Amino acid sequence: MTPVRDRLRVAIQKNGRLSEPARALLASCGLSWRESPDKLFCYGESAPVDLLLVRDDDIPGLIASGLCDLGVVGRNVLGEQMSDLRAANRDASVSELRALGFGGCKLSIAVPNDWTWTGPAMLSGKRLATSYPALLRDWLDANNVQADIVELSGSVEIAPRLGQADAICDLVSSGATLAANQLKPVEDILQSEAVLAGPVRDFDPALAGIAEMLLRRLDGVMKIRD
Ligand code: PRT
Ligand code: ZN
Repeated sequence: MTPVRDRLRVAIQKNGRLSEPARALLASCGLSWRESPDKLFCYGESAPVDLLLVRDDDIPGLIASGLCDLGVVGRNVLGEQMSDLRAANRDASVSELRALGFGGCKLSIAVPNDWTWTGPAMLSGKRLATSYPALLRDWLDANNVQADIVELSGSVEIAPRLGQADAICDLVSSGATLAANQLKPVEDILQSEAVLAGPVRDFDPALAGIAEMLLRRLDGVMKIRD
């Protein structure tokens, strides 16, 4: 069992698109930290709220296991991991508590420019490359499409040119990467942004008050940002 803590631990991305905005948002909630020399842990000075700096993919699992209490992560990452759990008949143990208004992007189906898109049925029997197999599977099932999913951890956009897949399902923000690979977005399967993720279960009593304080401050900051 994880030992009971009396300081709230929030996981944020160490290096990447969400790192700076996540930290800035938490700082605007009146939090400040002292960094450890290895820069993996930040000790909260103005409130008992510490930061753990990690890969974004690890954040839902850290919350599920109770090693962290909250996390800032893309809805795409949280959704993928929770959908994967549900597909294995396990309960989704982490949920979205707040949408945070940055890191916006879409998870979209994209096809070669020369396809004339007539709808999801066009994907029947095709191979789709993605790093989001569970979310793609949900969408294919919802649209009654049988297609093969080719799971790739990166460079998904190049798969059609390499002959590895016929089309892709990937994150898009400006669309420049798709265009550079002669692909066009045809269906959006998820509107994503950074979210505050937290456990479905209640917080330990020792942490509930701190979590409430943080959520209250966050709601105040988000209201002003609107
Ligand atoms: O190291 P770690 O695992 O923590 O980081 P990571 O490489 O997995 O994540 P990172 O930092 O690239 O992205 C973190 C989160 O930012 C994602 O999970 C999304 O929630 C969000 N986000 C917002 C994006 C984008 N916009 C985005 N454009 N994540 C990735 N992209 C990719 C996109 O797929 C394309 O390949 O960026 C490229 C450029 O996009 P275009 O459309 O502007 O060309
Ligand atoms: Zn990642």
